[in-house]
Amino acid sequence: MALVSDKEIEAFWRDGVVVIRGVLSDETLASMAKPVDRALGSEEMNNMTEMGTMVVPPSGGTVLNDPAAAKTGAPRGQFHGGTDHWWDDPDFEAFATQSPLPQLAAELMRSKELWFYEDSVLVKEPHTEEPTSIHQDMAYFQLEGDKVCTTWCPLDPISKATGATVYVKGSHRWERNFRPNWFVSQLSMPNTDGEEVPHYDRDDSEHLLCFDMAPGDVAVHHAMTLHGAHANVTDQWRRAISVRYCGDGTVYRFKRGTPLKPHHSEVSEGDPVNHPRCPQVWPR
Ligand SMILES: O=C(O)CCC(=O)C(=O)O
Repeated sequence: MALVSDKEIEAFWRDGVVVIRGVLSDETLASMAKPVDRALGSEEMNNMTEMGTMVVPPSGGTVLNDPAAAKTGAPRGQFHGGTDHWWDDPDFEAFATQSPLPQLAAELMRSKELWFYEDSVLVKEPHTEEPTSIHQDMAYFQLEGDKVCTTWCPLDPISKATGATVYVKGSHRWERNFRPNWFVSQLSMPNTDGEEVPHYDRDDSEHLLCFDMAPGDVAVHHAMTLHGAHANVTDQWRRAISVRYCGDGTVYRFKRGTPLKPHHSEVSEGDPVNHPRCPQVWPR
C-alpha cells in the first residue's frame, strides 16, 4: 500500500519539502527514546552550542573557540548533534532500514531503489538559544544526484517555539551549490567550495515554509533545499532523528573540505552508491 499521495509527491518536487502526517507509530517512536538518550550520552555526540562559538581567524586556517561568543547568565539548553549512530547501535539501524521511512522516501522521490546514507540525532534541550543555521544538506554529503533526501522525524511536539524546521521554498531547483557551515553559525567550513548561504529571517513566511508537527509526522526535504530551524524557547525537549537516503542515479562525488566517512577511502568518484556502509534498503 502506498504511503503518500500524488499530491504529496507533487508538493515535494515543487517546494523541496513535504510533511507526511502520522507515518511512524507510537511503538516505533517509543522504541527510539532510549537509543536517543544513549546517543546523547555517547562521546560521538557534538555539542553544537559550543561549536557555535567557533571562529576562523582572519588569517584563515584552524578554527578557534571565540570566548566573546560564549554567553553567560541564566542556565541555557544545549544543542546536541551527531551522525552515524547506526554503525554501533542496532536500534538506529532498524529505524532507518525497517521502519516505513525507506518506502516513504522512495515513493516521494519516485525512486525504484533506495540506499541509506546516514542517520543524525538533533536534540535541542529546553531553552536552547541557537536557531539551526540555514544550510544545504548536499554540501555535507559526498554524493551527487537528484534523488537524495532527508527524513526529519521529531519525537516531541513541534512548533516554532520548540524549534520547528524551516525550508526555503523551491530552493532545491535553483541549481546553486552552497558552502557547508557549522549548523549553529552561518560561518562556512574552511576550504569548502560553493556560494555563501544567503541570510533569511526565520519568520519570513513569504520565502520560508515552517510546519507544526506531532510525533509520528515526518518532514521530508530534498538534499538541495536550503533549510534550518528555530531556537527552542520552551521548557520542553526537542528531540529529532534525521535519516538520509539516496535513490536511483546517485553517485559518489567528493566535496573539498567536507568531512569524510572512513569507508569513503574504499569508493571512487562517480561510483554508484552501494557499500555495506550505504546499504540498499528499498525494495526490501
Ligand atoms: O534539527 C535541526 O535543527 C535541523 C535539522 C537539519 O537540518 C537536518 O536534519 O538536515
